[in-house]
Amino acid sequence: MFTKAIVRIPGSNFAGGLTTASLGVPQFDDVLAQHALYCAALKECGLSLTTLEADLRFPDSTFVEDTAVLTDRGAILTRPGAKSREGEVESIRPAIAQFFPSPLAILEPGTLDGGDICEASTHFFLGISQRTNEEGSRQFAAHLAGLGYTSSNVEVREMASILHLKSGISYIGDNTLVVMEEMAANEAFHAFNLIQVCAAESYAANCVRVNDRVLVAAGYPRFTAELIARGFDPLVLNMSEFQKMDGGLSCLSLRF
Ligand code: CIR
Repeated sequence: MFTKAIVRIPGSNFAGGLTTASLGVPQFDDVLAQHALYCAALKECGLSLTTLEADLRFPDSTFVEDTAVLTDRGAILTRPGAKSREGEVESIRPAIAQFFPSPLAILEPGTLDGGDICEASTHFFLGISQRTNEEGSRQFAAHLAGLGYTSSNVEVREMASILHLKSGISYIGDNTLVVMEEMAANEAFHAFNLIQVCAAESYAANCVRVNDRVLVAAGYPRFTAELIARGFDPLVLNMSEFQKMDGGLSCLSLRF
């Protein structure tokens, strides 16, 4: 069960962040409205929120997930792989320190984005991506081992359609992994019940289990129906403006 989450209000320069998508420019009013509904959804799932002010030094800083990984046994601050995002960790450190006074850290030359870390019970999948390098993953795996968790790497650098590992897989509890089509054959996931997301709906592979609900992006009816058929309870949110900046549901909060 999660009881808390940290979120950050998007800045007015949100559209100046990094993106590879060609879905148009996010409309700031819609960004704020979608973010407000996202926060309301987390509250509906029973979480109490720490809501940080926008930080205009970092246009991507509403994607707080990339700055830290918060586990039941301790926190690990990351070292984001994009230069423009490095300073986001110092920016969020005080908020994390309120709950995790002595977080572990990833150090140079390691880089690691939280979006590449998929916690699946006591095992963690670590994506090696354009943002997370092998050294970052090695340091992270050592921290996890010290906390009593296991981990394994998943190579995603060749998968041009995804930024992070969690753009393509999500663990939603009950031994179930949601996977985009390209990931489904990966041996690493064979011990799990897989829900395969069809190519046309691959953005929906980034979803988030929060207590009794699963947050799901709006506009993906096959996947949403499949979740219901398997006994999950989806909570559907419009993510259009965040998708324009390569962001998904998991990126917008740190849940613990
Ligand atoms: C970036 O490129 O870093 C941001 N525009 C999007 C980050 C999305 N984060 C995530 O998937 N965890």
